[in-house]
Amino acid sequence: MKLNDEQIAQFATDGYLLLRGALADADLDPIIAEYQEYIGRRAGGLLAEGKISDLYADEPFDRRLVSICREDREIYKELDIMYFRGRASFEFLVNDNLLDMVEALVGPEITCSPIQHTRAKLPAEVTPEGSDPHVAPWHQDSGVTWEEADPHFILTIWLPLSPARPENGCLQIIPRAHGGGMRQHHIKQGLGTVILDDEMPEQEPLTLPMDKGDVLLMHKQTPHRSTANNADVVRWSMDLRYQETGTPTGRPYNPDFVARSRSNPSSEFRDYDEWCRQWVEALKEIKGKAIKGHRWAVVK
Ligand SMILES: O=C(O)CCC(=O)C(=O)O
Ligand SMILES: [Fe+2]
Repeated sequence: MKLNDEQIAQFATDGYLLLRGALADADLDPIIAEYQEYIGRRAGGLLAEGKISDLYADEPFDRRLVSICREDREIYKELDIMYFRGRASFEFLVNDNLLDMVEALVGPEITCSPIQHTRAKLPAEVTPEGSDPHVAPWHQDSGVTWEEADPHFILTIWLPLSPARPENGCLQIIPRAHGGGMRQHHIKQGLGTVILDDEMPEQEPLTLPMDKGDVLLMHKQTPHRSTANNADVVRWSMDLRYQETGTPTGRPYNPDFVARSRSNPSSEFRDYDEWCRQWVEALKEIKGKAIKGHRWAVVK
């Protein structure tokens, strides 16, 4: 989907743009299908090992994982994009409908940042004790990179694969708060990277219920959060980041790639096997190394 001038201006003013029905089932269903296939296969293994009592095969995409994880949570940590590494997920990173939206805000030379997630946010009562990485406290995405990325524009794209509602932990944002630069963040045990209350703008948050096909485009300095999932369905979503090729992603230890290049189309990266290889290598390289993705002090 291409953006018009009004939408581009709205993004500049508000720090976000919510596009309803911007993606079709044909764009998203291959991703859902590969997750369904994987979860089905893993459920078969868990059943054979006696770790779960049923395959829950008749349950829909946003329920089945809840039922499985109530009995055994092993699968939960395998689903994020860099661990799962699905072909359809990779192909979606360079989906033309998606990149047309990106191009309107990032320009014609687009790099796909490795700060990217597929989140199967489970009901709070099913997730591991302590913290759930998919419950994000107030932060700006500029707060989760190294300083080297600070001067550069990075676009966040957030999209649900199943209904996202206040009850299952949809996003909340602070509109028109992206002009003031980076706010002070802290690292809070069990919570992650957070802007504390006294650093937050005094403004009512906007809650954003979204459906499959809707797309949220967000400036990296727009404060946002998501709350716990208090429903009995999974909140399936993806969040991706794109920026101008040649600018640092702020995660030099993770693989980025050229998603689109109008000046040099042959530089566009389309090698799925190589993408997998680079993630495997990067994850191996940083394992046990305690690399900090942020520059913030820890508070109690
Ligand atoms: O998906 C969520 O709950 C949080 C996502 C987030 O902070 C982001 O996409 O930048
Ligand atoms: Fe975020």
